[in-house]
Amino acid sequence: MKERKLGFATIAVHGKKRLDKHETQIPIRALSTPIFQSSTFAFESAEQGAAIFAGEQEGYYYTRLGNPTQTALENEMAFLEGGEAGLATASGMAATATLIISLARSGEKVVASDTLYGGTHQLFVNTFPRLNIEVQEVDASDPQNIERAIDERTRLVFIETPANPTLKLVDIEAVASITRKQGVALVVDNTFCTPYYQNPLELGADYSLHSATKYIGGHGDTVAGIIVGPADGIKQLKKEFLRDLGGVISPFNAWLLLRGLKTLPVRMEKHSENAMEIAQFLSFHPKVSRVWFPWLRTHPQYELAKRQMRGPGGMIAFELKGGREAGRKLMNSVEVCVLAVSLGDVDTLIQHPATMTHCGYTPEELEEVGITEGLVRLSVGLEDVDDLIYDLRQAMKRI
Ligand code: LCS
Repeated sequence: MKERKLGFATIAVHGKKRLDKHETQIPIRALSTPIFQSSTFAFESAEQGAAIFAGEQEGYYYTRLGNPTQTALENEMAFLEGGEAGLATASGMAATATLIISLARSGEKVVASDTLYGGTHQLFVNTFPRLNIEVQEVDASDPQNIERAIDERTRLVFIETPANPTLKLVDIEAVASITRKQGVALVVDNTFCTPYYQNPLELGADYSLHSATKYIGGHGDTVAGIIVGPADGIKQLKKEFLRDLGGVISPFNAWLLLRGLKTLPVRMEKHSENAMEIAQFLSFHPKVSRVWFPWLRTHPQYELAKRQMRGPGGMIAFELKGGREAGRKLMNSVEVCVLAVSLGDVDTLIQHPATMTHCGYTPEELEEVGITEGLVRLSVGLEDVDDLIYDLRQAMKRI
């Protein structure tokens, strides 16, 4: 448009670069992946646009269906999980819901472990039945219970290990040998371990998913999810279900997770080291009746933990002898630990599963899965461990 002097508003909207198609692009070799904060992408020609829409040509065209910052994250997570492809979503719940809806249809069934993040349980018992997808939750610490629950309507098995909040484990390899034999998919929620400590796909699972809100992001500033699995399954998920359900990650959040991944190993090591010391402190505390932490010999599945995981992570559950009242006082007395839900952050977070994250379980269900009134969950952060122990000790004195 050299022949015409464009107006201020036109230049303000389009910028000089876009309008001058001959301008030479200076190669940029940014160390940090750029945030492609763009909802849409210009086609080179009408023909190219049509070819991309027809699926005959690869290319970015609309961020709900793909964005370079998302792709960078998806590729990196797929690599770290040992999977073929990845898909980033707006939240961990979007990852779970989108994946299951893509695998199971109305009239079909999901078999799941019985101890799950409260939101996942609510999705299973409230929302999926409305779509005529039945979910049967079983005690998956014995894989035989999963085998017994699988019938001809079952399309997938969903397990969370370690489970939120009680750190109950499921033997991924044993369950994978059952799902393979039965021809159903195995999905593992790997949020608590991250790929640094556990790789479900290498143990035979078909999909691994995460609430990336937690350790992957790591700083308590992002809500996001990730699914890793076979290339064809992820492609279908992306082309059909994410397109239709729309739970896509934003480029900025994808970038925050890419940044989080850079420090994941050092954070996980420190979370584990701090948590190990705190778990030992709690084990010997006279006001604590029980501690659940995979790296303690008292954990009922200690052998499995050592076989299946390369480290414990920072999650601890413990039961106070004084029950709910003691828990209430403890949580109101901490000064360094923060009374908040979520987990996997640099800050140590403390919360009460029965009345907070797992309030969607009925009292009977809570009892069945061992989420008692006196159970407190601690997500151990990266503070000086002596300060955390000092804080817990002073808070314990007030109960
Ligand atoms: N899976 C696990 C194991 C989780 O702990 C959570 C959230 C989700 C999936 C869902 O992910 P989101 O959509 O929140 O990213 N867990 C939470 C918790 O324990 N407290 O607050 C959220």
